[in-house]
Amino acid sequence: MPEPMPAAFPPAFLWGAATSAYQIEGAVREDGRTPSIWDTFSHTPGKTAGGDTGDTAVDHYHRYRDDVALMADLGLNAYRFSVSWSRVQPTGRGPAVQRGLDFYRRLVDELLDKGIKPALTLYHWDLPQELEDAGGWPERETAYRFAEYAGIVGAALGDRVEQWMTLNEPWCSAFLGYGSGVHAPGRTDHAAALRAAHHLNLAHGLATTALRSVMPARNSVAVSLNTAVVRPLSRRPEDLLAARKIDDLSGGVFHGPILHGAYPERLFEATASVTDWSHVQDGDLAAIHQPLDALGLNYYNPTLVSAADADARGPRSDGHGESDFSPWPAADDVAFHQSPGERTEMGWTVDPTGLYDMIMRYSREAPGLQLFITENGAAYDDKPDSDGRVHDPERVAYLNGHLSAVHRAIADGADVRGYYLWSLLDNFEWAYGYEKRFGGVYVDYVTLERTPKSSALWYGEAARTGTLPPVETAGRTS
Ligand code: IFM
Repeated sequence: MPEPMPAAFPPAFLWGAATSAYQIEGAVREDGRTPSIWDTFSHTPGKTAGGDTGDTAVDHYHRYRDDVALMADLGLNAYRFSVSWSRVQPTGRGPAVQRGLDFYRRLVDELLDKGIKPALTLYHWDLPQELEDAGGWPERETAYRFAEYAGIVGAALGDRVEQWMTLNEPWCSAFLGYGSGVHAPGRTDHAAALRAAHHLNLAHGLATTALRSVMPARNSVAVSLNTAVVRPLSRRPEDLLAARKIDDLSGGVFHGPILHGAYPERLFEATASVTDWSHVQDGDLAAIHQPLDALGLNYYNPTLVSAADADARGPRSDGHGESDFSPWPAADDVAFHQSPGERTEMGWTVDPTGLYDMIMRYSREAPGLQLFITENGAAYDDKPDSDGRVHDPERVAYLNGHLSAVHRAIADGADVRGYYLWSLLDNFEWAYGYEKRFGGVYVDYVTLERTPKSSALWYGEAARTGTLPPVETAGRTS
């Protein structure tokens, strides 16, 4: 029997890696940067594993040239990074700090010089602390401040960055930041979380308009969502209802207004005990519902739910960190279950069919928009061998499975234009500190030396050839 032909991706497919500012940059007090909510949170005792902070992170601020060279050596043709708001606008309002913008200009020029397409995210969770002190995302004013910041960055970099994302995973900002409190700023108030969600939506819409007013029309504007891929435990009507509620609270609450100009009616009913939604003002939905060019999808694992028995209600783990408070407003009647199957170091089940389902769902939900997988990846307990190499066959298998799912979705008609591995480098994994390694590239946290893991070499070969290499050869190439 002849070997099956390896699956070929479209020739223009973007093979990228993703990072975010606070997770990799370090240099938190340099060039005029001021604290963000993550500086404050990580410096608060008990909030992160081992008291870890992003003070140094992986020192990308000083090593960005080496990191870009690493990507070029691997053969990647795209890189998604985020801008630190408080590096550009230290108080979250007013004029920009040129030195902050210059860093991103140098980074982008280095990428372009190496033939790597930059993709810029404006907000990956690091709100300037001064804006949180003024009320943070539950306050409407924060959305206006974000639009101003977007206009500044768009004017500075719009001539050289074509791919723009306003927000990364607003669900985490709203519900982990203000609901369960496992993320900065660590508040536990469901009404505030729902207000935050609306103001993040408004921020997205106003920022999209601001970007369009200062950037060349060829540039693409998107948002990256991490809608849960919800699976009901059974076909019982009450389990289907539970699944729908979590879908609304993770997806509809964002893609409803952003893609369709309306919140799902069911969401208002389901959360009526928490908020009356009077924070939604006339004109907001039109401001949020801006035409987009693309949609970013972040996927790691599916979410399995059922109706909760009345006697089993209360806080429980849904894979989003340890807290006595649930991130999910008005969802005491929903029980979360561990999906069956192999798990990563985060305890997240490996299930590439979830990525396929997510892509196909948004192909229907957002017809005409280009889709990008803006994050996908896995944490494993990677360690260098005695020869100094880092072999991570589980991550190779994870990537192979998920990229195969992307390929299948494209074959089935989905317009997926690119994939960004989360993450380029091991980095600060928020409340988990440096305990969880998501990188394709291993970082020695003492020397900060970078070593591509076998998964990065495998992924680089995929990028260079446009096909998925056999998994059993992973790591033998270098
Ligand atoms: O590290 C995070 C990233 O910042 C946002 N999406 C999920 C990743 C893994 O938890």
